[in-house]
Amino acid sequence: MRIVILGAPGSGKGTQATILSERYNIPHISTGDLLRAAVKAKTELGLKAKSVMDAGELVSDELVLGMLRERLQADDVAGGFILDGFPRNLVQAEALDALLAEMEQPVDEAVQIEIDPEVIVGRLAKRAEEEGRSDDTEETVRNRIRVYEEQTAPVVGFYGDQEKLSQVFGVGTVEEVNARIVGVLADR
Ligand code: B4P
Repeated sequence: MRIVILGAPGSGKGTQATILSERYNIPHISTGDLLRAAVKAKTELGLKAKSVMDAGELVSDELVLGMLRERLQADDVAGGFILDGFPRNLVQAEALDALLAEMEQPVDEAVQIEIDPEVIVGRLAKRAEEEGRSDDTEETVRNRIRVYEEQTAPVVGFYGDQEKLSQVFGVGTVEEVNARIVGVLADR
């Protein structure tokens, strides 16, 4: 199964992708996690990405695509994958389609987690207290929401046009949201 999880920052993408990865026994590929690891390791990519991430903007398509292309070549993706945080704009969505067509492994389903921006600000303020992520300040979170609305929301239509889109309501417990996602995947 090849799944893309879409949703605003703080919608629960990472949380749900982790649970789905265990359930379906396929790797969880988060471009945010890959970028944070590069920042931590101070690689060339990480050094370029840090200030962009801290401002809540998107890292360049070229860098993120190169990173993802490499990750998708690993042996563990042969049985499928869950992509979290990618694609983030239409250029990335089209590039992903082309890459997966080459691999003869097209996306099966895109699941969008829908949530109100004010719920997001509250959730990420809580995460800022607990984990101290440098892009969870209120100002950066509001910018990340704006970037999502301008650049990532059109990706929802991209998968809608391909009849591969499901939408689930993202408010409720983690388990409730997970049950909704498992339900829509079972119906496909
Ligand atoms: P990401 O790591 O993707 O960050 P995110 O959008 O905030 O999602 P995340 O997965 O962390 O949060 P989640 O919704 O699971 O990206 C970070 C940055 O990296 C971007 O701003 C950008 O700069 C860069 N980047 C990443 N991918 C890129 C790309 N493709 N192109 C360019 N740049 C890219 O959860 C948030 C919180 O909500 C958690 O604390 C969780 O505990 C809580 N939560 C989850 N579900 C809940 C529920 N049901 N109820 C209550 N709380 C819940």
